Amino acid sequence: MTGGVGVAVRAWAGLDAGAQSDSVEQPKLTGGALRGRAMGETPAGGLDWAALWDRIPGEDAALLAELTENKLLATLRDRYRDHRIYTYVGDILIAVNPFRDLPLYSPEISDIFSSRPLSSLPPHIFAVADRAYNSLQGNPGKLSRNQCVVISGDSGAGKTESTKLLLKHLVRRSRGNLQLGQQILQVNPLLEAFGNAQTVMNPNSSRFGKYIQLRFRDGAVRGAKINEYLLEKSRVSHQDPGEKNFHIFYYMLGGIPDEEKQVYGLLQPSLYRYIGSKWEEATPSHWVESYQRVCNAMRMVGFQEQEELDLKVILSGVLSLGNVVFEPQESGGVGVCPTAMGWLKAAAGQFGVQEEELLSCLTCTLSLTRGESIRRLHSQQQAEDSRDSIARGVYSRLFGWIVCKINELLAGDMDMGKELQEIGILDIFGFENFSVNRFEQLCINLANEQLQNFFNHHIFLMEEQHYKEEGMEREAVPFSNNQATLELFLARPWGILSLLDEQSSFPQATDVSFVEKLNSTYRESPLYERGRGFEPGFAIHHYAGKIKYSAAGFLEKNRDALPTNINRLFISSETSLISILFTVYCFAASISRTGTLTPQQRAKVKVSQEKGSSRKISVGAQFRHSLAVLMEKMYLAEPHFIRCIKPNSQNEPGLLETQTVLNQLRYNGLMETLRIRRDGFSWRPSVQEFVARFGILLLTPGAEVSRESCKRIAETAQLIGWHCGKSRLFFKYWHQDQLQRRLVELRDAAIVIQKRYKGMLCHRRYRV
Ligand code: AD9
Ligand code: MG
Repeated sequence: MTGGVGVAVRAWAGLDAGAQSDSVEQPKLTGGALRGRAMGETPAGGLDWAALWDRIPGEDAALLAELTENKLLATLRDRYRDHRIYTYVGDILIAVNPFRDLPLYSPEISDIFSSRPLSSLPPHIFAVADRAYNSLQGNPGKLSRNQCVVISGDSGAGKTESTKLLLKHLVRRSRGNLQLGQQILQVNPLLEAFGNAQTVMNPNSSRFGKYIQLRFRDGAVRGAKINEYLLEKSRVSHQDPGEKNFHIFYYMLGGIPDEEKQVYGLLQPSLYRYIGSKWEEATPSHWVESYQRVCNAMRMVGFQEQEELDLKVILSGVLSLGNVVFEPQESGGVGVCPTAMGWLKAAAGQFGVQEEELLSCLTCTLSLTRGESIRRLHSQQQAEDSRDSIARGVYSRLFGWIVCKINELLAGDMDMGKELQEIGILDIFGFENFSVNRFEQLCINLANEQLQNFFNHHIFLMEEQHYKEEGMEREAVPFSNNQATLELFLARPWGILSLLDEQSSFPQATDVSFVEKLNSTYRESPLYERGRGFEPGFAIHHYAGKIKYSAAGFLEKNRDALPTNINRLFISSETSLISILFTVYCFAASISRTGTLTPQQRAKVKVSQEKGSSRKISVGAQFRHSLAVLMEKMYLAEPHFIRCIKPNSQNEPGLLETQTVLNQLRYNGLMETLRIRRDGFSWRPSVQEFVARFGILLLTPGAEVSRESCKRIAETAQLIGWHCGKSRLFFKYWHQDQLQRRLVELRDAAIVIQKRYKGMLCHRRYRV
């Protein structure tokens, strides 16, 4: 054990102090996979976890003597075998998913990362959180730049778990309002219950993206806000083989006691089409526990009893609606099958509307032309589509409402006028490549292209640009720029999203005509391929590889139309929550906590809904807009990057598949990152920023903002190998830690002096 950290961790975390091991035989790499005894494994099979805190070479891959792909892979592999899942590439953290619980995240360990210089500790996710927190602290009276932590990686690589760990450390670190801190942590079980589901890649896959903004004042957390992106609502009515519906349905069906189920009108799980074959006869115990956890979280976050009740009734209504099936009528059009009439009645009751009116929304379209009401009967397919779109619409609005509600409750004292500083954490769905990729995968993969672009911009382009501006001669590091792919999606008017919108606005257009349009527009593009054998479809060369998309359903999903009149029907629902959901739900944030609308609010909403219905924004356009807003926020902040790596596709602990990892290292551009981090200067503050944050080290009040002051500050911290440009300073990533350490030393010295001074006063008083 080197240094005191291991001992401290061992004592604080209550780890077994006696389990020091002899060195163990190193397992060999065979057949592309590694499975072996771990570091410090004792003969009895126990593990010496405390040895994880040993400082060993390889913690920062940017400092490796040999800079090759194989060396990086071997370093990650050796560290992973020893449960050292974290490795730095300069200031970027690589986290390899352990697929098992490791004793690395206790409150005591969190405190170690808050109290010691980060450079004296091994790589850890808490260190990233702490660095963001420290960077947020400007000098007294000075606001520093907002921070953002960008977590990326494949589906199942560990982004959401990493997000929770970052939040946990930040909440503990900031020691603000305790209740608010707890509420922030309780938000995750809620969001995951409603927004996560089992997929073939990850049993707890996030089916939405989120950006969590933690807001601070004077170092204490004062509030939080969640922005959600693109919930995959199609899952409510359709799941591919090996996949499930959103967790909350299983939690409810498994967790609500039979006698209570009557309250919500819930029947046997296997009866529901939206769940059906996905139901396991023996209810897993974790569903029961998870249900309890969700209920607790709702109370902890502050949901009202009535809201909770309404919410469960509405979810039950979604399930009932799914069972409404149709058959053609002799008189023309379709009607509900006689056996399904009970389900229609149940759904109408659960949604608080009249059965006949719900039936009419499902089986016909009413339109108003020149004051005349025209009724068009649906085909069976149209009736089924209407049913599923209502179910999806209800569920996605419910999710949006939960997020609004959470935001209302976590707003804290943010409205007090004083400016707040912010750390944002981005946990967006990972890159996806299923056997059938649909509209949802296209949006998810576009978001990942955008993130990769953001990463490239910060790591490569900005570095190059700053050298040029400041007159420093350096060779540019080549990297794989995905700007052209991003343009293929986003360019106006010829990008994929624009063409999709154009086609969606033609009533006669179909998925096939959309693909034909793509084929003709991108005939020459090396990034696009016509679909061969999976028509209507096409393939895109993403930064992470080629993905084939099936275009079936693209237009319908992009239009996202609800049956006409359903808004009107649901706004007048007797179930107040349904009424709120179909009122613009964002408006719900300003609605009183009773969850009801005043007559004025209702009138205002009705007008805005009627106006809005004629110019509905497509899903693609909404997504493009929210991505743009997110990027704007992130470009203004100082970024910290975490790259999550999935070590194997079976989600197994202790197994690292060489090729799987290598692919991720390649398309994440980690080799290029390694090179630029080793040779470059990743921290490039302006002279003003630098003096504002570290001027205090000169021990003279109001240090002059000049390059001279910067040089003197750097001298006090004994920085070597930095450069002074015209207006900017160029530092190695570790210099920031060195300066931070000097600040801590200074603060500690000041505390000692204060204590001594107080002691002298007492002493003098005593003598008097
Ligand atoms: V997706 O794009 O939402 O499908 P994520 O978010 O990248 O994906 P997630 O965080 O859900 O993946 O991690 C997948 C699983 O890996 C978790 O359910 C855990 O079982 C496991 N995991 C991830 N990180 C850790 C960790 N630090 N410690 C232990 C972990 N287990
Ligand atoms: Mg996730």
